[in-house]
Parts: sequence; structure tokens; C-alpha cells
Amino acid sequence: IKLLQDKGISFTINPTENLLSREEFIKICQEHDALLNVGTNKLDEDFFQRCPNLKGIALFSVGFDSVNIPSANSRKIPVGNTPDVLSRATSDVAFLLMQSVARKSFFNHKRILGNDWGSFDPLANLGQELYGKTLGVFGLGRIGIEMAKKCKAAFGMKIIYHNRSHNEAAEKELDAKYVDFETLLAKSDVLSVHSNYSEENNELFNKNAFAKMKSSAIFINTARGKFQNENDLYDALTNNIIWGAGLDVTNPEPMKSDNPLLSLANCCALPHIGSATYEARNGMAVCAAQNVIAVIEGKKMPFCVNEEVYF
Ligand code: 8YV
Repeated sequence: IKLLQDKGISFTINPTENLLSREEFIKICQEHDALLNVGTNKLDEDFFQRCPNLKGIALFSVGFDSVNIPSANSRKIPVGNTPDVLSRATSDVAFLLMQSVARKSFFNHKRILGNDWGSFDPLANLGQELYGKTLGVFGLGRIGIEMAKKCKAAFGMKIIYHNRSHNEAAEKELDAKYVDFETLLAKSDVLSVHSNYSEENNELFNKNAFAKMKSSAIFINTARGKFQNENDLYDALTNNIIWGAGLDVTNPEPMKSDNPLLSLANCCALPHIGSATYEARNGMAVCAAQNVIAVIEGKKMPFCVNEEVYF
């Protein structure tokens, strides 16, 4: 806010998307030059058609799946995101979920809450150690790299990854090996999703995919819930097809308390808190404000996902 004020930019704040109906939201966007979109308002073709005066959109997220990019491109509207500043925080949550699942910490916490400490049994509550195991990264971008670094440093894990293209710098730094999707499924002891979501990957992690994974594998998703089919995940977790799952993102969001996944000992879920640290959210706010300022000043956005609009 201070960055915008210092530039003398006047603005209207809508504290959360839920306070406005879509009609009210669109009306406000029609009256402004730029939108700083905190939240998950869908910015689809209809939105762009109805907001012809918008000159730029700054997202408060690194993911830009909420925006129809071809619609923005056809109107030469730049869309900005918040890269890098949340990579540590989000990968911290992936790492936290990985260990929580491996040692069943959420489940055991629930046991104490239910007054079920239990008596000592050498074969009860057994988890997995991650030392020397293989981390499979689906989407070795900024967040995936941070996750891989932690897994390597903490547990000496081997890194394999699948991307649309090779990330040679990361391969060198992490000794990471590019594999095809089938190999990623078959070889990962922990498979962590860090890719940008797009329709073509909708429910990519489904019955077929889980069936190709190790029965000892842990599935982690801190990217977008739509990557997973949750009925298939439930079946995989209850039929020992895979060993466990840790989700910071669900399909749909919000996840409801009666979701059967929450009743399982081998699944834990968080309410999309990947970037929820003081440090990351502050960094995101600065990136978003810088993107807005660029729009107002007629300059190129510093963090733009569709740079083609400037050519
Ligand atoms: C946000 C995220 O909390 O950056 C992203 O893509 O998913 C999270 O950091 C969320 O998008 C709300 O804006």
C-alpha cells in the first residue's frame, strides 16, 4: 500500500473476494486501470470482455491458472505474478508434509486428541525414513528446486524430475536426472508436484498414475488441487496402492471436514498455506505493487507471465 501511495496512485481495496459478488467485482474492475487480484477470482474471457478499460493485472500469486492468458494476450493486457519470493515458504510446506506423512505425525496428533496414546507396541506407528530415497519432482521450477535442495541436504535424497523441458542448470546444481512421466511415477519414493497447473494436466494424478507408483510411495501436492483425482487418491491410499499423501491443495477447495481423505491415517491435508509466511506474503505484496505501478506508469511489468503483449 505504501509503495502505491508513494507513487500517488489512488486505489480501492476489496479485502477479500468473498465480500463482493462477481457483478460487483466486475463493476469495480470496469472503473480502474489496473487490478491487483488477491484471491482466486476467475479472470476469464467474459471478465475481459466486460472490463475493456483494464490496462494490466497483477496477481497475488505465482500461479496464473486463474487467468485466461489468451484472452489477456488478444487485448495486449499484461498479467503479472509473484515469482521467487514464495519458493522457500511453499517448498517448506512440501517438506513438512513429506515428513508428516512419512512419520504419520498428523494422525498421531489426532490420536492424542482422541485420548488414544496407546500402550507401547514395537510394531505400532511405524513410519519411513527418507535417507537416500528418491525424490521425484513434477515441475522442476523455482519451488521444485527449493524442495529438491532441502531433500538433498537433509536426507541425501536422489533427485529425478519431469518437466516439459530439461532444466540443465538445476540438473548440474542438484545432480538431478530428467525422466519421462512413467519413470517418474515408477521410481519416486516421494513424488512432489510443483508444476504450473493448466487444463491439459487436469487430474493427471489419477487411478492410472497411482497404479504405476511404488506401494511405498508418498504423494505430495503443494501446487494445485486439480492435479489430483481425489476419489482415485482415496482408493489408492485405502488399497495400499501408494503409502501416503500430503496435500496443501485440494480438489475442490476448500476441502470439507467430512472429506473421507481426512479420516485416513496415511493422509494429511492443509488449507493451502504454502506461501503463508510473513516473509513470503510481504515479498508477494511488493512484487504485485511493483507490477501495478508499472501498468500505471506505462512501463513493462517487472514480473510478467505474458511478455508477448509487449512485442
Ligand atoms: C496463494 C498460490 O496463497 O502463489 C500461488 O500460486 O497458490 C498461493 O501462494 C494463493 O494463490 C492466493 O492468492
